[in-house]
Amino acid sequence: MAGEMFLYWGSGSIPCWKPMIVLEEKGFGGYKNKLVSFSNKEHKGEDVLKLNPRGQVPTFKDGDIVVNESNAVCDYLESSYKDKGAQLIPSDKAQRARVLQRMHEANNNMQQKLMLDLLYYFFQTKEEDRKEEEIAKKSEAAKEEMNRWEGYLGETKSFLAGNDFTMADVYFFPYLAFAVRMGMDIEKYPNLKAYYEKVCGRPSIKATWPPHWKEEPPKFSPLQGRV
Ligand SMILES: N[C@@H](CCC(=O)N[C@@H](CS)C(=O)NCC(=O)O)C(=O)O
Repeated sequence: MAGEMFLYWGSGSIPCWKPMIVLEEKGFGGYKNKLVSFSNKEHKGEDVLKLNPRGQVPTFKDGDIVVNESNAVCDYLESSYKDKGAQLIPSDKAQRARVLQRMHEANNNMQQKLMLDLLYYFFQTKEEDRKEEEIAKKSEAAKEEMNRWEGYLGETKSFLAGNDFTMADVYFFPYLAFAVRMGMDIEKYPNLKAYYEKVCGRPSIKATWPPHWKEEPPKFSPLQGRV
């Protein structure tokens, strides 16, 4: 049985978005939560640090059980509540292999090539210090990565690992949505575009869409004309 759940989260945080989607998909919507303000350093507050000494979000509790680290929360929810709501990791061995592969592939490659290599370069390098040559190389790698996922969707013509929404989609979609917000030209990727529109229509995605994205346009669009 589930205990009382509590999630500390931040708006627009990819690590937070993943377990939030899982909570909705598994039918735990309405759980207690606190949206932390990064600018007020609420993620370094005593209440968070008590549960997560790293002072990061997501920080999650299920009754007395504390689980931090986004992927651990997703895995915990799926394995502890397998039969509740949507099954996000299939029982069938071959299908499970496909889902696990795509989950970890998204986690490793999208995080590295899109976020750490490319977007963080923009976030952390002053405009006057940015080198066009570096940006072109990093953008090319991100574009190649997007094309890989475009190809996977060309095979499934549906969700990432087949006809059902799975944990592979939970791990991948927030990166795609972030890329779109940062100016990715999704029109250039017809399969990703159809996928993006379909997933955006899911109740779990609508319920967890980053609140500040609804209110504020992005401050800049570094991917525009590049990815
Ligand atoms: N590996 C962690 C990363 C979590 C993380 O970096 N969260 C960010 C928000 S996106 C955070 O809390 N940053 C504040 C900090 O590190 O001080 C996970 O996947 O949960």
